[in-house]
Amino acid sequence: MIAVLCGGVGAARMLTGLQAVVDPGEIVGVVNTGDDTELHGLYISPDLDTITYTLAGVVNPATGWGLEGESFRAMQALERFGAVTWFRLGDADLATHLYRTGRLRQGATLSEVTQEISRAWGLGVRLLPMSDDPVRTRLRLADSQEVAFQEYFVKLRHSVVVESVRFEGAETARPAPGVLEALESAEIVVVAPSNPVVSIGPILAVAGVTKCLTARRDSVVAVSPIVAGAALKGPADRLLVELGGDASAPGVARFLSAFVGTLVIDQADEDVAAEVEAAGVNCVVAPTVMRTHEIAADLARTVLAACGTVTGPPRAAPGAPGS
Ligand code: FO1
Repeated sequence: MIAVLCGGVGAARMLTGLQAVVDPGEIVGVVNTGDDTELHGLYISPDLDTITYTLAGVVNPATGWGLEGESFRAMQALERFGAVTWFRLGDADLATHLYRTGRLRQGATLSEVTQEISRAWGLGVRLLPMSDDPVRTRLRLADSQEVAFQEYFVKLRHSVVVESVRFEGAETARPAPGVLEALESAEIVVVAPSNPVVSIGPILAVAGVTKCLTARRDSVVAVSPIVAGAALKGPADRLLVELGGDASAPGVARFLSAFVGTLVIDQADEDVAAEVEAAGVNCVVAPTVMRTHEIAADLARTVLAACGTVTGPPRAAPGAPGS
């Protein structure tokens, strides 16, 4: 069984690659819920939905989130009341939020509802929220106001400087059923190319997760979300810098080195592979920009093969030039 720490779009693509090379029933995604929010009285879980829609093959390919072919009649109707419409909820996407909110109100846990929604979409991969307890990513901005994740990411278009990040509720949040068991018993734990600060960070903040990964560091493999000094999507590069790290593959290695034994970096960063190894993290160089399903599947093969890499000079991954 393979366990994958998941944020949103990058993780969804990583899971798509993995399910192309191993039996989906052998994959467990532990998904960030720090982005979750309540809007219009509805409970919204963006990373769980982004991954579900992507694995079901129905995600909006242009954005990486929401459903393809969406209409926004409800959003237009809400404009009339001056309600929140900066967070774009499509009409079919609303069904997910209506169903989840209704089930939670009946006393179901987020894990139970996630299983129901996964089954309804015919997913083979098992998705677990990191916790059934509320954890909310909150960001203190340079002007010292504190905002919730979606306000930062969507309303402010993450175009503000962040001073600090906290995960409200993490200190008391219990791992959801099956999370620690999956992280302990998996042959390999993959840290998907998600934002290390605000997508992987909340998962690490849940009781027992970091301890479990640190204990099995040699079989934890991460894929760098930073390529040639920049994030492929979203603010991961800026957040790393604003929080005192650096937006580079070695910077990601240093951020994750306590519990990640191997970091897969893109060929564009081949020249800094030695710096990744200097951070005490084995380094594998391979194409990591998952523009196509084939690249995602090849990356999945590389990640699975990287586990237990003996320390030594960075190796080109199978199939990469020079291997
Ligand atoms: N991201 C945006 O940039 N703008 C949106 O209007 C937006 C709406 C939205 C609705 C449902 C959903 O599941 C995700 C949505 N996202 C939107 C993405 C969301 O902000 C995610 O948290 C990010 O993709 C980070 O994982």
